Amino acid sequence: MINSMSADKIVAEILNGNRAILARAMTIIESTHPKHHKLAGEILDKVMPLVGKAKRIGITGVPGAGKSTLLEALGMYLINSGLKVAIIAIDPSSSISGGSILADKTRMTTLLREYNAFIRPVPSAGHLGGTSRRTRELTFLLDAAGFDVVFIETVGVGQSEVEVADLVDFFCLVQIAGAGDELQGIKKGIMEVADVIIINKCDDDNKMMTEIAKNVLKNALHILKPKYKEWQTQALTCSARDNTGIENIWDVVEMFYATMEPNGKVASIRKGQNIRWMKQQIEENVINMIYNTQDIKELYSKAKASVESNKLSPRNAVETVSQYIAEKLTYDVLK
Ligand SMILES: Nc1nc2c(ncn2[C@@H]2O[C@H](COP(=O)(O)OP(=O)(O)OP(=O)(O)O)[C@@H](O)[C@H]2O)c(=O)[nH]1
Ligand SMILES: [Mg+2]
Repeated sequence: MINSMSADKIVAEILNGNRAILARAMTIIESTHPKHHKLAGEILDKVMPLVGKAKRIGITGVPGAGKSTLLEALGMYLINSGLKVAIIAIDPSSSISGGSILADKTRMTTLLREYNAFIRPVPSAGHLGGTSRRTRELTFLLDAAGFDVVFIETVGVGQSEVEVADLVDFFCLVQIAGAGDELQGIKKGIMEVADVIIINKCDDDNKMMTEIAKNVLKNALHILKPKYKEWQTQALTCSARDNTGIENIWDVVEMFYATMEPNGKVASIRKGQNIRWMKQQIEENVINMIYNTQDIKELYSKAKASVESNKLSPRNAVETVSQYIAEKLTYDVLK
């Protein structure tokens, strides 16, 4: 049905609060089918001028840290304050099991019942690069649709968090104490991109450990090179289960925006992300185009065979293939 609607009509419906159309427009944008590309592009062009009001917040952490529980608590807190909240839940395992996303969705049971909440599961299909392209565009749509806060939840399994940090204004790392790995994040480069580190499950017997972990982190954060000169990464504790420390987390988020927005820093973060993304996509496309050109493909195979049989040094192979591409490009441009 949506395929027969114009982009104008679709965007008008989204702005009107039509959730069914919003969900379908998101599917069009996520689609890899060429028949959806034109409509997706038109929708995004129309939406872009309306984008910029929503706060974009990333949440990451190891499996079981309590990200979903925290989002439920934080989401309800915001809804009770009169805000509209959207959650994009990226799940790397969903493409394999097909089911864990649903489990996640049902875990946020209270939020699911709220009209002012919108939860969108997104499979990451193994590699985040592919997902983040569409995820960025989904945040644009949700922003234009009038959501005040758009969360992106991602499981912390490797480099993917650093990519997600480039999709959001504010990045939260959720940890748990007691595993002796409070500082693991440093190794993975996550702490450097976090704007706040939240140690969850500060309840029952775990309270003291959590407070100790917070202090360890605070000290470490003072030594790390800050991400922005205007903002010192904070360390907080909370219990998502018991709903404690939640307001405090939001105060820190608001403080971040109050610090960064007046001097145009949030806008410049977003601009930088868009341009980086654009450049990456162009580079990816160009490389694919070049490698898919018949004569270059053939030359590359020959060069590869020669290098494999030691007839040609890898350095000379690089020269030969690059020279050919350079000449071909010059020729094509002049043509
Ligand atoms: N004691 C305690 N348990 C919690 C708290 N928050 C979450 N849990 C429990 O920890 C488990 C994992 O919580 P989730 O919210 O599903 O964790 P997650 O980080 O979203 O997990 P994945 O999506 O699988 O990566 C659940 O059994 C929760 O009930 C908390 O503040 N205190
Ligand atoms: Mg979860």
